[in-house]
Amino acid sequence: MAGVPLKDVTLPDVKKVLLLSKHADYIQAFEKDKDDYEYVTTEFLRMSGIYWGLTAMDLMDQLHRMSKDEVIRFISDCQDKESGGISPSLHHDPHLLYTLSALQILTLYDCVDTIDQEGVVRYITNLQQPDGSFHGDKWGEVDTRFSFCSLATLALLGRLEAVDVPKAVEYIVSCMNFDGGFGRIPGSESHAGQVYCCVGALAVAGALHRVDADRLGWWLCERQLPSGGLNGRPEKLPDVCYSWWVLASLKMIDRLHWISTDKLIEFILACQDDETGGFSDRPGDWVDPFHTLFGLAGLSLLGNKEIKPVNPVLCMPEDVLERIGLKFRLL
Ligand code: BD6
Ligand code: ZN
Repeated sequence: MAGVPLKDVTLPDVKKVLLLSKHADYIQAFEKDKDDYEYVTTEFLRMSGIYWGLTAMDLMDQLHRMSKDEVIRFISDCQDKESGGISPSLHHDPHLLYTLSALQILTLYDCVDTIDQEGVVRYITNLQQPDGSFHGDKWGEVDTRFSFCSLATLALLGRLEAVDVPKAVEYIVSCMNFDGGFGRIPGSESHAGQVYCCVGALAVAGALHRVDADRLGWWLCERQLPSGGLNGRPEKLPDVCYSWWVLASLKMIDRLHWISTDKLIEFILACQDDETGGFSDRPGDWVDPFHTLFGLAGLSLLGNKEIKPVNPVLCMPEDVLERIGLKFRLL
C-alpha cells in the first residue's frame, strides 16, 4: 500500500567505529575555548552545558582532564542566596533545570557540601503546587520536566521527603495519554523527552508500577525508523538525543530488548564527526556537547564496554551513584 513517505535519513555506506579519544579531545577543547561563538551564545544554559561535558568525560573515564575547582566555584556563585535556587550562569535567574544540572555536577565531583543544600531543598519545596505539579521558577510555568528535576535533585540530596511525593506522582499519572505516553501537562501530546521525564520521576518516587509498560513500550519502539535512528514523536526526523530519551525510558520499564539494537548502534556511530570528534543530531550535521553526551550514553545503554555503565534515570555514571548509595527500583 502506498502510504505517507516516512521522514528519515540514509546512512553512509561505510560503517563507523567509536572514536573515543576524539570525543574526549572535542569536549576538552569546547570547555577551554571560552571565546568560541557557540560557547558565548549558549550562556543561558551554561550550567547544563557543563553537566553534559563533564558527564560525557566521566563516562569515557576522562573527568580528570577538566577544571574541577573552577566549576565548583562557578556553581557556588550561581546559587541565589535568597531563593536557594541555582541559575544557568552568573547574573541569570535561578531555575529548576539548572538546579538539577548543578547537583548532578556536584555529585560527579563528590562536592555537594560546597553549596547551601538546605537552600536548594527550600527552593524546590516552595515551587510545588497544591495539585502536586511544580513551577520551573518564580514565573510559574508548569511542565512534567520540572517534576523530574525536583524529584531527581532531592534524591541526589537524600531529601525526597521534603515534598509531597504521592501528590507529585498523581500529577504525573494525570499526564498519561491513551497511547501510554506522557506530555507536558494533562491532555498534551506524548513526546519522548516528556516520557523520559515522567518515567524518570516515577522511578525516583518508586512508582513505576503506575506505568502501562506494554502500551508505552510499544509507543517507544514505534519511534524507530528504517535508518535505525529514533524520533521523538510521529512524523519527525531521527535524532541521536532521542536514542537516549527513548532507550532510557525503555530500560526503566524493562522493554529495552524490544528495540532493534544493531541498526540503532549503526545510526548513532554515523553521527560522529571523524575529524573534530563529537556527535551531531543526525549524520553530517554540526556536533555539540549535548548530542555528544546523549550519543555516548545511548551506546552505553546498548552495552558498549568502552563506555562506563550509565544510570537510565539520572544519566550519570553508575559508579558515581553507587558511591553515594543511590539506587532506584526499576521494572
Ligand atoms: C531535561 C533532561 C533531563 C532532565 C530534565 C530535563 N528537562 C529538560 C530536559 C532537556 C534538556 C536537557 O537535556 N538537559 O540536560 N534539553 C536541553 O537543555 C536542550 C538544549 C539544546 C538546545 C538547542 C539545541 C540542542 C540542545 N533543549 C533546551 C532542547 O529543547 C533540546 C533541543 C534539541 C535537541 N535536539 C534537537 N533539538 N531538545 C530536547 O532536549 O528535547 C528532549 C526533551 C524535551 C522535553 C523534555 C525532556 C527532554
Ligand atoms: Zn537532538
